[in-house]
Amino acid sequence: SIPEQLRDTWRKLSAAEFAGKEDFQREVVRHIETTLARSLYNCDDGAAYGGAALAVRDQLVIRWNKTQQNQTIRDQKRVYYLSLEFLMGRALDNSILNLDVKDMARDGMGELGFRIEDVISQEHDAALGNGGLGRLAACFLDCLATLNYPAWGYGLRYKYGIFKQEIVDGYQVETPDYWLDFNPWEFPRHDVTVDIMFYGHVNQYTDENGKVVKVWEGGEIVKAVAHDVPIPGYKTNTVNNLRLWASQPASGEFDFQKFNSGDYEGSIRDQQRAETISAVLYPNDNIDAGKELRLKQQYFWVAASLHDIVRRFKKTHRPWSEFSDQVAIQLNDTHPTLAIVELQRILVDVETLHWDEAWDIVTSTFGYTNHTVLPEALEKWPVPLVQHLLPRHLQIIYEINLYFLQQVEKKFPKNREMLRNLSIIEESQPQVIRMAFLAIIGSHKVNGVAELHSDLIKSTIFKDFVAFYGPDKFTNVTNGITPRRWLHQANPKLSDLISSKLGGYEFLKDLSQLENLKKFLNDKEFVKDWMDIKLANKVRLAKYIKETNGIAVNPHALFDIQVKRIHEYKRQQMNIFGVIYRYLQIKEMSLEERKNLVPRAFIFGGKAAPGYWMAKTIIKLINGVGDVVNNDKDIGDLLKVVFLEDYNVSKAEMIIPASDISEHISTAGTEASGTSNMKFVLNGGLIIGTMDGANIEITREIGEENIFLFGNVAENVEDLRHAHRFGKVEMDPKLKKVCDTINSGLFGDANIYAGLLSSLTTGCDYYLVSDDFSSYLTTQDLVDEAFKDKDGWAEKSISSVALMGFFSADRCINEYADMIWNVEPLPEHK
Ligand code: H53
Repeated sequence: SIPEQLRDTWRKLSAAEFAGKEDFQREVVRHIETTLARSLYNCDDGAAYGGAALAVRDQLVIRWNKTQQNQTIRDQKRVYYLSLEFLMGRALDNSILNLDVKDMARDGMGELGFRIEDVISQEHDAALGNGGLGRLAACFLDCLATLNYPAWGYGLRYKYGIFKQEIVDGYQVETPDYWLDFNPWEFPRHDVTVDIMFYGHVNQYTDENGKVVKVWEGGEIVKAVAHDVPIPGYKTNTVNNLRLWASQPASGEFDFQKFNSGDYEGSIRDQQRAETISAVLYPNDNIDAGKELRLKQQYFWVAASLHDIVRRFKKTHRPWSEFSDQVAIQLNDTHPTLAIVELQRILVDVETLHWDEAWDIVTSTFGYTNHTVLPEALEKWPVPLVQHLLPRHLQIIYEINLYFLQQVEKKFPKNREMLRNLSIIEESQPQVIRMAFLAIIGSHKVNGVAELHSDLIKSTIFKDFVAFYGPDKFTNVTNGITPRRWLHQANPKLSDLISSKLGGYEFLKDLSQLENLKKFLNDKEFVKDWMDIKLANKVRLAKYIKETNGIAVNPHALFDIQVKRIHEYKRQQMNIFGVIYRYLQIKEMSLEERKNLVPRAFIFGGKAAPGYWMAKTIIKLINGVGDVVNNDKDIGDLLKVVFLEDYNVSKAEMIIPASDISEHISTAGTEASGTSNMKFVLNGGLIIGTMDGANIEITREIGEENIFLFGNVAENVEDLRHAHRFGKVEMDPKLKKVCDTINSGLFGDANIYAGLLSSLTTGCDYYLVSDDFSSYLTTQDLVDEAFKDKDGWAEKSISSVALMGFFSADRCINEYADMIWNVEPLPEHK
């Protein structure tokens, strides 16, 4: 640090915040001319983006430094959010909005010759996530900063984010997403590194006090290098930190000995091996592929993060007993569960605490969020793999399990079934470690992400844990979304209209204020403005569709959107089957009958995991149907089917505000929460959905009259599946008609779709498409009827938005802070 007597000089010269537009422009030009070495003669939109991003970034950094200093000085309890995924999307627009300098940036760039929208759209999405889980983490970071909580995110700095999706001949084709060509939002900290060990063996020594000490040694070392990303809050000086770890070889760039002896390839092999760890995001959402490299990623990331957290704690010279007064760690799903084992290892093996004392610290530090009940998504690592990769950790897991099962035995004496049900180790061939069980045992609170989901985990997958711990260890925090990105940024016109009625943008920090919109339900001008904005957003999307897909969509048609990961449980297949049925019906209608129809555009988007064959077949079918329907002159505007390529966060920001209706139609009990349902309703779209996940609470908040619900409820799902297994279900005749049409080859070779169709019959229709199909179609007819009543539709739209306050992720973060983390916001620095 700088000596006291020199600090005044230093302070006089410190980087300053913008006083106005000219300051901003000066910095943009300076960065373009110096940092980027361009000039006014060769500055394109890309360079303008670079200049603007660097100028805005400087403003973030000033506040970021002060925030971190302030947090260190105040020394309050901090939250650490461990997530393998942070689906951030673009940062420039978000930073400008959170700093509240949008007008200045628009005018400033305008005078320099650039449209701010064009500049913003130059940015490559930061796509370090798959879907809902990763985007939730990104929303939470925004809220933590906005609410001034001292909080850090910890993740991996993947060189390749989620793949880019192209549609070729109707099929998904994946290409790599190299996003780091120009990324001004990260700061590599080559001085902040951690050595991480893999493999090796455990040795046992007796120390001078006669105590047996276990030492893990002799393994392979990889270096973790910190890359920090500033996370600004909305209209606050707080800028929190997201720390992403990149893997590098532990010693130097490559092996010089090998290089000098002529083994050029061998010399870089180790480097590449090390770098592979953080090279690529696994592209699975809600599917556990169980690959060794994935386990390496998990350990690499949690070990580096914990080392960092412990190092920060040790600087305060507090006793270990105060660790959990200073540190709360939230596990986003089971992916970071090894953190529990790693902290126990650090405390026992390195810091030489007694097992029980260490274990108390561990369990009072961690909280675990469960995001799924799908069996294929629950992580289970084979014991032999863990033994090989992390031998000491396996011993610790066994020990945790042993002590835990002793407690179980005490509570349920001689109950072998209970022991088997609760054991971390599943007695399969080979044995596997049930990561969710380890996460529960090592945490003080476990939460689900919507009421139904939190109830379901208690009554199904974690039932026996409730019997053992009692119900209090389990709680619910219903998911939310940040209104800054999902209203203000995605739909600026609607945000402006709302602010004009509510007297400013305060609602963006207190979303319950939206309730005051109800007063304007009869204000004709307001209602017109509201619907005009919806139309403008639809026109924008229609234009995009024309440009990218070449399909002309009438902006006055009912826009029916389903954008999310492609998964059988989310039932895009049911949607497209419904489209086929609608098509067949229209074909049978007279011209007179057709006059009564509401034109509809079905818009799909979403990625399939590269190895998920059935999901890929669904994409192919959607495109196959689109080819037929969109080129059928006899159908015209009445029906269009669009598949939007490469759905991602920035596209979501354009698509979501353009919906009239969106589809959230998962089999009841399968979608833990869903968060896009909230985004659509907040943007004035209505939804058609099942009684699943957060749809249920959305209904409670906005009222049954404002949502189109259909289908079986979760309680019936088991019985229905049972009936299918015993061949007791006749296929719905309408669905049968759809299947026959697909089989006729109308949408391309029927063989392509054989597996998809047989999943409904020989596959026992696990996702209950045939059970819900008829009520789905009936409800879609109700949607058409409702859409004809323009005033009624507008009323539903506005009153729904008015009642969406509950779904602000600010509410979630306050609930986590209160119920789980026990942390307080920090007064914002000056
Ligand atoms: O997490 C979202 C939920 C959604 C759920 C999703 C999710 C993933 O995206 C990936 C893995 C996983 O276990 C869960 O499917 O329902 O809204 C955020 O909680």
